[in-house]
Amino acid sequence: MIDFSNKDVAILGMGKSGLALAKEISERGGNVFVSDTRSAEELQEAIAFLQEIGVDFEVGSHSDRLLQKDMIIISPGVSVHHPLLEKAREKGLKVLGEVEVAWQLSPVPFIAVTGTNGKSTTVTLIDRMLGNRSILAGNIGTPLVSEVAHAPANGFVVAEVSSFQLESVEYFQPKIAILTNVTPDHLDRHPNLQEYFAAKARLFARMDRSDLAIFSDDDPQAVRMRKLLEDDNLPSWLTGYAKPKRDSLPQIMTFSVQHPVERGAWFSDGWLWYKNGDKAEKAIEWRGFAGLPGIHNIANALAALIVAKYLQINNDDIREALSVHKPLHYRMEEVHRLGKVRFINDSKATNVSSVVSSLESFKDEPLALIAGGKDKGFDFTPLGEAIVKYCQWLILIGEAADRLEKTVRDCGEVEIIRAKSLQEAVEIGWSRLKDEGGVLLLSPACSSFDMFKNAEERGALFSEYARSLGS
Ligand code: UMA
Ligand code: ADP
Repeated sequence: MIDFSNKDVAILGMGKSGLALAKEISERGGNVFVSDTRSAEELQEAIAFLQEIGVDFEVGSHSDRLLQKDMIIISPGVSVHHPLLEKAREKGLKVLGEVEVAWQLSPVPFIAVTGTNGKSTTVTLIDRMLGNRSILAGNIGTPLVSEVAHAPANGFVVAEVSSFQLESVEYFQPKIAILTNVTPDHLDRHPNLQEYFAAKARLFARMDRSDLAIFSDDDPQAVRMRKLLEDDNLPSWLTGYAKPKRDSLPQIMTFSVQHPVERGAWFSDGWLWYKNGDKAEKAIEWRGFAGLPGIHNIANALAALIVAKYLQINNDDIREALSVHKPLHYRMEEVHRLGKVRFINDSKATNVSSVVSSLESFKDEPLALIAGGKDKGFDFTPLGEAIVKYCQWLILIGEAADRLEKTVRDCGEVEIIRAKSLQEAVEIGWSRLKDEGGVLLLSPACSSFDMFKNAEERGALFSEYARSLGS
């Protein structure tokens, strides 16, 4: 466990993670110094918090003062490639991330989930299946470092971990880890897809025979990751971090919505099956759980089911968790119904593959899609193909509108309409759907920062505009 007493610790970032780290480490006797590139005006609340807990800070830039400390701990939003961190590592300073610190401080093991899509849904299902044996935190919204101390004795921390967070782990060794899928995303942060993949690979780098690694058997990149792990050849290590050593590989299970697997879980004949040994068990009947629409949610349920069965949770508790699950905010969430029109809020779908899976869920209904936003540089072709196949109308907003329109037109025929604002987009969608009925879906395939503070604000406004059309 890291000992912070009397250590000079620099923390980068004054968001949720930086503030949680500052509190936790100063309470453990560290001399904390926090640094953020934003201005004092933008950071008023954070500054007030740091002053209240008596922690020193700087704002406006990351200065060389950081290089005088004993170690540097970074928030997920800070890239390990930041020039100051390159310098720090050259000087021999330790640079660690929030997840590494939380894991080292945790009295109980981690169940960690990563992947481009499905992380939040999967961790929520696992946490619910484990009942009072777990706490839930991480990328889903609460820094792990402030939560691990509250985990029940003999229980688990269920952690959603992003590629941003995995870049800066060193000894992190979850007891159980899941990779849902890897498709292009976050190329505004990672230099290329290889590095994005390598960041995800770090989840498995230290696991050994006492641990369980779980992979989708349907997603090609998850299959690739599993094979690299089986060959003990993960491309997971970054310069400046200790090379992992292990004398054994973790146990491996897989899941598939398409075919039975050797060890793990699959979907067949309307049932979720589980197999860990010679005999397959028909575990849970898939009754179209209302909060888990679409094939992709069967995949998420299968991943969670493996964890629960492995930890000997009974089928009644697993079924109950699936039954009570409600779509998380802004993820395929039905936020309004007016006449025969349903308004679905999928503001959190910020990459191509998540939107494709959402569109597939509505293949039998008239569908108007609102998409666009800040361009993350994706190849939109798979999205264009799905739009032409499933949508009657495409309503475009934001900076990426031109590029999206061009790609979709190259893919085939669909009516494309431009909107100047999200409110106008909602009104256009309603005008097209109101007579015959159907689905108005916000599923942008882009980030929100060109027009909104974040995806949550975009989602909240979509719901507000939908409801303002009447009830
Ligand atoms: N900052 C610097 N220097 C830098 C970069 C950022 O000082 O080089 C500062 C910013 O000015 C800002 C602060 O860092 O003041 C923000 O830190 P942060 O971006 O790490 O944000 P937190 O509030 O700590 O939230 C983070 C995660 N944010 C990101 O990964 C961007 C949250 O995930 C997570 O819920 C939270 O920790 C708790 O674990 C959000 C997210 O968008 C939801 N994640 C991405 C996603 O899901 O796609 C990965
Ligand atoms: P994450 O936490 O990884 O962003 P979520 O569970 O919050 O994932 O889902 C975000 C969006 O991604 C959903 O609204 C849905 O459109 C899509 N999605 C969810 N699970 C999957 C999956 N297993 N495969 C592909 N897309 C998915």
